Amino acid sequence: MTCGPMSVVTDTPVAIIGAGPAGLTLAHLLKALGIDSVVIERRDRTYVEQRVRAGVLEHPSVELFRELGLADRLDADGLSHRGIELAFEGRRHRIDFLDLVGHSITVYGQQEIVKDLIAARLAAGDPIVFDVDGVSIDDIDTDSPVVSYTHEGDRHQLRCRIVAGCDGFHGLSRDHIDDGQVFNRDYPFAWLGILAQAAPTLDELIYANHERGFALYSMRSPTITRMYLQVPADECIETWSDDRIWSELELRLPTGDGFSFNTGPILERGITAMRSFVSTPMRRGSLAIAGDAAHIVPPTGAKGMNLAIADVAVLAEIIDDVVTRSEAERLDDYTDTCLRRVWRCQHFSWWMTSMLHRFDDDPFHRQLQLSELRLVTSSPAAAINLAQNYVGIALGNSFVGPSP
Ligand code: RFL
Ligand code: PHB
Repeated sequence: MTCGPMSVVTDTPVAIIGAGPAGLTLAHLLKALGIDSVVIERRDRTYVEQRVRAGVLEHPSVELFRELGLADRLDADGLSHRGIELAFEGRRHRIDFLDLVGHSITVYGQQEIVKDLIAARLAAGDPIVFDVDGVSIDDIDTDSPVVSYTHEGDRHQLRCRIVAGCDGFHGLSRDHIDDGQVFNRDYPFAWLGILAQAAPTLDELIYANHERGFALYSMRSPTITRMYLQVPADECIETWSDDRIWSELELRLPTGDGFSFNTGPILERGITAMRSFVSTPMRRGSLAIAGDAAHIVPPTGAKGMNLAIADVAVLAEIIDDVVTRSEAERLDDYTDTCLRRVWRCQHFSWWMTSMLHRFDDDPFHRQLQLSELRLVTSSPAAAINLAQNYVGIALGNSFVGPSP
């Protein structure tokens, strides 16, 4: 028999794979419950901290970071928005969340949250191992699963009670859950997103339904604007010069309605596919998956990061019961509890996407969209529906129905 190189073995209650919003938030929630964990991440710290992604934090997500004492910079630099604007037929219409449901949302870049969570964890002396390779998960169907990985040439093993697969849509954790069911819908378009050195001219987002396609006006700070354009699913970014991007935004945003925006150097650009995806169950044995590893929503409802945070809020409490009180059966509740919120957010994201994008040239569909937009912007009942979904359902207590 030949022996491989020796592994460095570490015992920890929880091994967390992935240092995105899900993995990092889970590590902090567990710490607050007195439970140690080790986070491993495939990428280096700079890459993880600079990946430009989400921008909108729901009210319950902000509250959670405040409760964890992790919101100093978020409270100082986050932009509190009391509503959004919906634009169609050349005009803007406000949906005032604060008036309608008593809460606002906060615009704060995902990479800023990630920076804050990493800094706080490292400052407390808790481990995040960046740049890992060759990750594998074994013994999932036992009470002592093992996560193995290579770091700086050495092989390591984390012997734990629970493995949290927070490794995003392209991670490996989901593949360990066999016998499951996948729900998937691809949309026939994508989003071209830009980050520009240009001061925002409005303190709310504009979601624009235009005959040429959807556009979104957003921001990151008093000097940085973030904007998106609907483009064909197979679009090539090279065909979009700076001039073409700015003039298309000019056409699609309601600039005849007293609104104008600043242009400036484009700092970052990229194309994101649009998909609705749910993989169930979200757990097998001692492995639970959370966030994008388990589900994807199209970004129109600004739900992805918030759902990742909601999953791990559920998971942290269950892990506490399993690790601290030996109540292993609590893991059985994980999938159903999470999926209630997941499907509510799936529906909301699909609905926003359907209402705002150009799907085809079917005039019937277009009239339905316009009718829906007129309803949402004139009926308080319809506006409240949008507002309560957008600002977010309270964690653990919601109109998604009672937990099973
Ligand atoms: P992430 O952020 O993808 O993190 C997963 C981490 O796991 C690492 N990883 C591994 N680590 C170790 N071993 C392996 N084998 C690994 N494989 C992968 C990865 O390197 C990564 O660091 O998933 P998480 O934590 O579930 O968070 C999900 C969110 O990132 C995502 O849902 C949001 O970005 C979605 N999203 C939005 N969400 C919102 O709530 N509000 C928004 O306004 C919003 N806008 C957006 C978005 C996503 C976008 N893109 C680019 C997809 C706008 C865009 C354009
Ligand atoms: C963003 O600012 O990146 C953003 C805002 C709202 C969305 C999606 C993305 O629905």
